[in-house]
Amino acid sequence: MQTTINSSKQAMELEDQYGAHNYHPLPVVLAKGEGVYVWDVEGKRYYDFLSAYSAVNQGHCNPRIVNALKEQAETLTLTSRAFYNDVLGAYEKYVTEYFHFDKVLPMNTGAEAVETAIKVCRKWAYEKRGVPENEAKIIVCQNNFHGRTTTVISFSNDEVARKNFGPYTPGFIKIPYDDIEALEKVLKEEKNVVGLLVEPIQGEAGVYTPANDFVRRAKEACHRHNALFIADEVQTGIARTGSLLAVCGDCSCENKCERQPTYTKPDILILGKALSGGVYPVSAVLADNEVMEVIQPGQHGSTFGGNPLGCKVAMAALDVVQDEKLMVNARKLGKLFRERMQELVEKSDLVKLVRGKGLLNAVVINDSEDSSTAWDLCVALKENGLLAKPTHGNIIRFAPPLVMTEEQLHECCDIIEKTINEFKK
Ligand code: IF1
Repeated sequence: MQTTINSSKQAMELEDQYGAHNYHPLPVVLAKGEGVYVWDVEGKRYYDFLSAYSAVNQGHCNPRIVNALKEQAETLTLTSRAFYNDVLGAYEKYVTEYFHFDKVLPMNTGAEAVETAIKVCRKWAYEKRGVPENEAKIIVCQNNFHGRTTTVISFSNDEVARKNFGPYTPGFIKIPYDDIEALEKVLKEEKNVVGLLVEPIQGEAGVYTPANDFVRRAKEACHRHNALFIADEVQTGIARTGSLLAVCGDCSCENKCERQPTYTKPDILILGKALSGGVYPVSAVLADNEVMEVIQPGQHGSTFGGNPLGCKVAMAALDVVQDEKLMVNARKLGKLFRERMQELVEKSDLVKLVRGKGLLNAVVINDSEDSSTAWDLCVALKENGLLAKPTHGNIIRFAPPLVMTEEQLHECCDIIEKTINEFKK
């Protein structure tokens, strides 16, 4: 029997009773979304400053993406890859041209795409580089977040995410983030290092932005040692940080990044989240032929990966990014946001620091990591009509949909300012 939800309280009680307790959400129950806004069950409107962890960059229920979904849903949703479908090829051409790669391997979730990239990298190592079987090692960074599958948590150093899920997958070496010397050292001293898997900006770690030349130098170091540079842009990609990809660097051109001097092309690029505008799970692994050709029939796949519904949704989502120049808007509004927050940092004892790029930003609260201040502030922000989520005890991430206007952003900064000024620990 299906239950009708009449109140936020009722919805929260149902989740508590019938759902696994693998999350601790902010106490708000959302029932509707449009653009930069979401509404709760009682009809209260909020600005969304999480964007489903940067999945709804194109705004909630973006009509162009939803229409693509509707049309394809009435035509053909899933065939599996046992047969061809008449959308996949067109999507593969579209997405590879869009990101300037030879080939794409379509998957569904971010973690699946990360797993895919690891498999491709290892296979490349054995078959192209001649690494002895089972000896390949991939470098990852401390405080990484790449998803929650057993292999991916094997190289996490977040004890909550990892503990009691062992035994862990071997074959990973951890180095500090944004540390080229440490990278060079491992590449030089360890045998059979075949790749570096890295987030161009660490999201979960608290929006930690590395040195400007980190990504470029990391790739150069990898190439000197015949290792692949693998960029996880699941969270940073698709215009979020003010360029199409974070590896584009300081370039907000509309998708011509390949020709920009600041662009560092990954050997393997991992995308998810906003690739579908948050409408449907779509992820992708992109690489050139030399790398992708190591995958042959039967060696990797997914029932849903490359389904016509997801492909149509992704093309619409990427069309929106380009047509609405979301990278340009993210860059402009991000600068404004950090300026407004910097004023707050100077005026208020409660906020210590603002950092980030484009519209992926974090504000560090002046309290210890194990304090509840950031959480309490997020609850207060919610009361004032703005939704954001703490990452770690004392950091609040601010990442609104990229379709926001300047006027709306100022209104949001006013809400944040007011909330902070009124807040009592
Ligand atoms: C959750 C964080 C964000 C990711 C990168 C792969 C994945 C993610 C760089 C996996 C996913 C999410 C998942 C979400 C929380 C979240 C997150 F706070 F944990 F770090 F976005 F900021 N690579 N990130 O950020 O993608 O399999 O989830 O599709 O609830 O776990 P997925």
